[in-house]
Amino acid sequence: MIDGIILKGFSGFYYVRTQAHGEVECSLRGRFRQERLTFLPGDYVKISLTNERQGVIEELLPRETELLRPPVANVDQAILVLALADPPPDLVLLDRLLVYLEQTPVMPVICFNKRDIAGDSEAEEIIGIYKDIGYDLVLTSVKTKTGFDELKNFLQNHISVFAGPSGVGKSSLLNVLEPGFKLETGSVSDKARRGKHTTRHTKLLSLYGGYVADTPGFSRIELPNVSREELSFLFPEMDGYRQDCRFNTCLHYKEPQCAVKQALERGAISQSRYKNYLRFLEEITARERSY
Ligand SMILES: Nc1nc2c(ncn2[C@@H]2O[C@H](COP(=O)(O)OP(=O)(O)OP(=O)(O)O)[C@@H](O)[C@H]2O)c(=O)[nH]1
Ligand SMILES: [Mg+2]
Ligand SMILES: [Zn+2]
Repeated sequence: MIDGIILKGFSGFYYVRTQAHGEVECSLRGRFRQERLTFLPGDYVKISLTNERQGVIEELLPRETELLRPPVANVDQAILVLALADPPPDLVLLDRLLVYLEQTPVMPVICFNKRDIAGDSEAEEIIGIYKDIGYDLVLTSVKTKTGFDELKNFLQNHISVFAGPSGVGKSSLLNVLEPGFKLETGSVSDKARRGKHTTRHTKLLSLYGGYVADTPGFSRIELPNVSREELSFLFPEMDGYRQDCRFNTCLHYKEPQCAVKQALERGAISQSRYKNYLRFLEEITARERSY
């Protein structure tokens, strides 16, 4: 059998990259359908060939990582792409994605794109929030071709996924990194300033000794299945304070002598992050009540 990696799935076929035979179009053994196994871009598989270009997936190898949003296997890094303008940056979505990744082994890198059309002070403020927490960050513009050396450094020898809303420039960035990709890009609609969901399928591409997945944009993601008490552990900037709260069950909401809220008042924790923390806390509370 031949080892390969799934690049993409489409209409019941999987396109598998192999060392010796290039890209092979594969179908699934019937038993996989009965077992309801899912196959994702990034999955390592063993295939048999039916001819030079076509084959059958015989075996799915264990996953090192698995993301549900976007659905992709074995990535070690997620490049979270937001536009600084057009569409305006959705920091609730970004914080949701960060919370989601905090409880996986996948490392986040935040990429703020469209620097060329962003106001300087607003951009700096947003970037500052995430830089202070210690998240890896790159600032790019497809228009003026800035930030691409940094982006390249992050991608080299990794398996990464580009994730974020529609219209932020995920495919455009990848086209600058490798013009040969020729990925389709779309405009941002004039009325709603929203992307048009140009990329329709997740696809793994070979780049710099690793892989990178282009994915369809999305604007919603569920919070991970954590309890209210666990939520603050997914906000790394709260790590230095949590142990100083008066109550060890502190949710950093209405409790007295809360070190997290004191840090917020001093400006050591960002208002925008704390607001989203409370928003997620409320969501988890509602979810726990509905059980
Ligand atoms: N001004 C400016 N426009 C950009 C930049 N990057 C991308 N765009 C434009 O933004 C629009 C959307 O870009 P895409 O690359 O299709 O966005 P996407 O994130 O792949 O969107 P989906 O595939 O729908 O998820 C296109 O019109 C791009 O030309 C940038 O840095 N500056
Ligand atoms: Mg796209
Ligand atoms: Zn507290």
